[in-house]
Amino acid sequence: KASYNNILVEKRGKVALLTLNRPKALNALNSELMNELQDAMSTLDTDSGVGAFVLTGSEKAFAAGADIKEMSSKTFVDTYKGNWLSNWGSISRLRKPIIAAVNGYALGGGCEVAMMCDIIYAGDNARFGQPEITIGTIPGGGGTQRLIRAIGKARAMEMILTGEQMTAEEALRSGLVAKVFPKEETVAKAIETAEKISSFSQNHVIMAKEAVNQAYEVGLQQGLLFELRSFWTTFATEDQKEGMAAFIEKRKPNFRDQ
Ligand code: CO8
Repeated sequence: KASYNNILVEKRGKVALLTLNRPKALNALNSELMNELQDAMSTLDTDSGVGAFVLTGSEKAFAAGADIKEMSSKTFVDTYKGNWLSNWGSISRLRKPIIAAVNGYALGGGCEVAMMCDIIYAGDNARFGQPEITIGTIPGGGGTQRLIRAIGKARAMEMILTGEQMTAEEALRSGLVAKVFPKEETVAKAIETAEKISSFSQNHVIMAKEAVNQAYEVGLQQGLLFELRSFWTTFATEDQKEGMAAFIEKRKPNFRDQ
């Protein structure tokens, strides 16, 4: 098992819990941390003993953004020619569901990483924001694209142009997060949901996530066709027969990924 300097990796049953762990910098996302996170997640994504991920930080900060100290002296050529940070998006291409359990600050790249996850649970002290404009740049990890889809153009535009933060309550109302909990409970609730997801047919969980992401990423007609074909495909599996038989026979299904 690899050992990492900036993240903690734990398996809790079928749930992989990843904790960002650079407390001195409020979990600022430097390249070493992001490389470790991607290494751990890509390995666990293909581990059939893992059904879902929970990604979290500390009670004070999920992540306070990309590491400003690491990036402050970069030139345009360093970034453009080096295709800098373009690998971050790989988190959004993992096949298994990821729940972000966000307490405290999720700012800049931290907010963007949370939005790359499939579900966000927030602690009541969570603060979301894209403050890049206030430090002389703009979002680069999907903030201008995913925040609009999550909360609509008017508020997203306002947040991105002013750097203003959003509270957990507002994030809940506007649909950015699925649920809000007292901050001590956020991680446990996320693990509970990840366990529930892990109890279903893994094959069908992956298929459902893929189909939902079609809605997010492509046009309606293409997305509907993708969904219908995936739905039909489930009828080629034993898990579909088992799930429906169990309902009819009033018993618990035993999914075997077959
Ligand atoms: N980078 C580096 N260090 C940081 C960062 C950061 N983003 N955020 C906090 N730190 C460090 C501080 O420098 C400080 O270190 P030190 O003790 O050595 O001085 C330590 O963490 C504690 O921070 P504070 O003392 O500032 O703590 P406060 O509680 O006073 O304030 C805040 C907390 C409000 C979160 C404050 O730290 C802050 O404003 N941080 C910066 C937030 C920010 O601007 N984030 C956006 C960064 S830009 C970005 O994310 C671009 C993403 C591009 C992604 C592209 C992907 C493809």
